Parts: sequence; C-alpha cells; structure tokens
Amino acid sequence: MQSRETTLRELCSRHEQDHVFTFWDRLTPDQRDMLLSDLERVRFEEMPALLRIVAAGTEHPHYDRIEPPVCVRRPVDTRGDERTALGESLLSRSAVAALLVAGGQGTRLGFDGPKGAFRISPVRQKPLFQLFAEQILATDRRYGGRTRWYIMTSEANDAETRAFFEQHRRFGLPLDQISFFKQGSMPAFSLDGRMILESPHRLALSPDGHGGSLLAMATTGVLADMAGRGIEHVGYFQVDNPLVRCLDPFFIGLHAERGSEMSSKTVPKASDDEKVGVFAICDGVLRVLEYSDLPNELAKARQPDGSRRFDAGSIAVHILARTFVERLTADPAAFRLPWHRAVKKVSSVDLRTGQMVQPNAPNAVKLEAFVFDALPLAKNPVILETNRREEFSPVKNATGVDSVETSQRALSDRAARWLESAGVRVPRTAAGEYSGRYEISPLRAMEAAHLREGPPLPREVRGDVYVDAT
Ligand code: UD2
Repeated sequence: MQSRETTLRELCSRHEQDHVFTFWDRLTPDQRDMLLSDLERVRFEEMPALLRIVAAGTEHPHYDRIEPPVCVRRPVDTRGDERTALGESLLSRSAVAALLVAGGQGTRLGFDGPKGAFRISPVRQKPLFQLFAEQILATDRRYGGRTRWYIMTSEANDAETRAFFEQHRRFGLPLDQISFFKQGSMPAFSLDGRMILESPHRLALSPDGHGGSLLAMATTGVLADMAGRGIEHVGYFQVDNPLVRCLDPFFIGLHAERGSEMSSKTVPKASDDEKVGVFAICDGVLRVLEYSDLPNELAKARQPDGSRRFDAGSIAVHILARTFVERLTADPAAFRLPWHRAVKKVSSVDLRTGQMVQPNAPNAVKLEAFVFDALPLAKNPVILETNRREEFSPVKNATGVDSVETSQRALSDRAARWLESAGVRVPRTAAGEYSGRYEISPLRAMEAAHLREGPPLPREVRGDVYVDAT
C-alpha cells in the first residue's frame, strides 16, 4: 500500500498544488503529520471545479424573472390553532431535533472563543448557548418530550465548545441529549488558484460554510442517529440570535401539515441595505438571494403602494425534513451545494523565505456553502412571516448595527412587553422607552402567554429585573 505521503504528493501534483511540500525537508515528524492531516481534509476530487470557481471571479447569478414570494403570516395568537397542536404533538413524541450551527469564526464580533460562549442576556449575562439550552429544557418540560440537540462545530472551535458545555454542566441538559459534530473544512486559495500555507506545515483551512451542515450530518452519522431515534424534523438555527424561538410549535406544525421538506422564517426587512438574504421566486423557483448577490435596483425596488418589493428577509431559521437531508446526501460524494466565493485577507507563508506575510489587501479566495441553497431542491417549501421584535435581533458586531447593545436592548424590550401583557407595570422614560433592563428565563416563558400561566408576578417592576423559572 502507498504511504500517506506518496498518495497525497500524487494528488497535489495532479492538481498543481506541489508547492505545499516546499518546506517538507525541514519539518519535524509531528509537523509532517499535521501537514498530511490537513491535506487529507481537502476534497481533491472536487479540485478542478473549485479552481474554476476561484479563477472565474465573483459572478452574481442571473435570472430572467425575479418575483416576491408568497408567505404565510403568523397569527397574533397561535394558541388553539391546529398547526400549533400538531407541532406540540411532534415535540411531545420527541420527533423534532434542534440543530444549532456554531462552526463560524465570529470574526466581526471580535470575541475570542466560540460565539455561543458570548454573554448576551441583559441582566444575568447568560451566554447564548445557555439561552438555547434553557429553551430546549423548557420545551421538554412543557410538552413532555426529550428533544435531542445537535450542535455543529468546526475544526477551529470544536474542543473549546465541548469544554464550555462541560464546564457549565451542559446548562442542566443531560449528557445524552446533546451531540456535537464537526463540519468540513475548505482551503483558502491564492488568487491564482494555489492552496495557501498558513505556516510551513499547515494549510490555511476554514469552515466550509453552514451549508456544510447537510453533508456533515450524513458523514458523521447524525442522520443515522436521528433516524434511529425516530426524529422526523430538524429545527435549524444560528448561534447569533438570542431571540430565536428554536422549537416553535406553530412553525413545526405548519411545516408538517404542508408536507414541506424545508420551511423558513422571514421578517420584513428593516432597511433596503439590511444584511440579510431575501426570499424570491427566481425563474419560478423559490430561493434566498444573499444580500451580497442582490442587485441594488432590486434591494431598492418598490411596489405601487410604496412598500419594499423584496421585503422577505431571511433570519436563518429553517425546519428540514430528515428524509429531505437523507435524499440530498444519499450519495455523499455526489452531493454539492453551490460554492460562494469571497475574496479575503489571509496571512500566509512566503514560499521562498518561509517568513509569515500579513497581506494589506485581499489576497485569497474563500469558498463557503450556504444552507439556504437547499431550498430550491425542497418539495413544498413554506415561508412563515413572523414578528422581528419577538424573534430576531442577531449579535454580529461589537458596536453599531446588529451589535451587543442592540441585541440586549431587543431582549430586554421583549421581556418588558411580555411583563406588560401579563399586567405588570413597567416604567418608561419621557420618550416612551422602557427604563431599566428586563430578562425572563426561558424556563419561565418562551412567549408572552406562558408568563401569564405561572406563579403571580409583582404589580410593578423597577430597575434591573430577572424573572426566574419559579
Ligand atoms: C446570515 C445569512 C443572512 C441572514 C443572517 C441573519 C448567510 C450567508 N447569510 O448572515 O442571509 O439570514 O445570517 O442573521 O448565511 N456558520 C457555521 N459554519 C460556517 C459558517 C457559518 O456554522 O462555516 C454559522 C455561524 O456560526 C453562525 C451562522 O452560521 O451561526 C451565520 O454565519 P455568518 O455570520 O457567516 O452569516 P451572516 O451574518 O453573514
């Protein structure tokens, strides 16, 4: 049998990537092993296609006809609705799993560590992961199921993420209710199509995008695990939205009732240039057009009544039928979502000197797959329009738009509204804004109505208020 080294050298040579062995003679045995391990993660069989995308430059897809989609609007009160009842029964049968994608690098937030470890809640400073864990616990207590939680990490943050959960005793969830799995990696390429070395013995690898979740579910055994447990639907959400309702009975029921393979939530866009993809029917097929692919004239287009024409923003909350993911990935070697190309700055090693080079201009192409590109492949997709103030305020940046401050404010204001709806007087400033900070444990309420069911609340609150489970 050929040695690893020979096999990988041959593959590299076949795809004109021999430069990755430039420093081989100087590497220690451990370093050689690391380089070979990195190379084993490269999908060489896809290399010709990848190199074509790298060389092609960024092209926006062209469609002859782009139209707004039809969305189902969420009723103000979903209690008593038959779709809610269906969702509740699926949750009580543990037929729905939660899937959190948390493999991203979180560079914009400037936080050192997995993004889910970021402390976001306005009073207790709970990390994002805890808010999600408590929702899952609360869902199980309410409906009597045992919801399995799959967390996708990446090579860069897997160990730290697992350690964080252990350190916090999984926020009360039993050991056997959480599964971590790792997404794939993708090398960064120089503009002329060579894999970048980030050190003499390491490739510059980064996560392959949240679209990598579908393939990773197949290749890491997650799908088989789900099938074995009777899980039929997968509630997909991102790590950066503390307002997310990750297991929403109404949404689950709507998806199941329609026999949808992939359903998505939307909110009306906050502005023409908000950084969210939009749902659109492109040449007859429902898709998400990512904000970076949306031509300016479409982002600004108006209906005759003056409202925004492409207004259905994607908040990256989906439900996927397990059988849909199985169907797509039945032959993992053949399954591909399109690669999206971004030109970024990546530090690299100078192949002549072995010295590190920090680029001052973008020098590298990174390729990522997006999960919403599965939407055009899904039967009966449904889009549910929901209320932004209740469900969406992502924390992307340290300051400004979609920042820690705006997200904490949204959590606090939502808690204040729920308290008011339960008859509690909440003080406001002269300008009508809530004064003080408010937080409600998900174990006490996941929506306003739950707050009215529990133990009595004070008639009035003031200052920083935390409403606990009891
Ligand atoms: C995403 C959507 C955007 C909108 C917005 C809502 C994309 C490309 N854009 O924008 O349309 O819905 O969210 O907040 O999705 N992740 C991984 N592995 C990866 C890359 C990302 O797990 O390889 C996770 C990451 O941890 C995070 C989520 O995916 O939970 C979003 O990633 P992002 O920050 O790249 O997406 P963003 O903000 O550009």
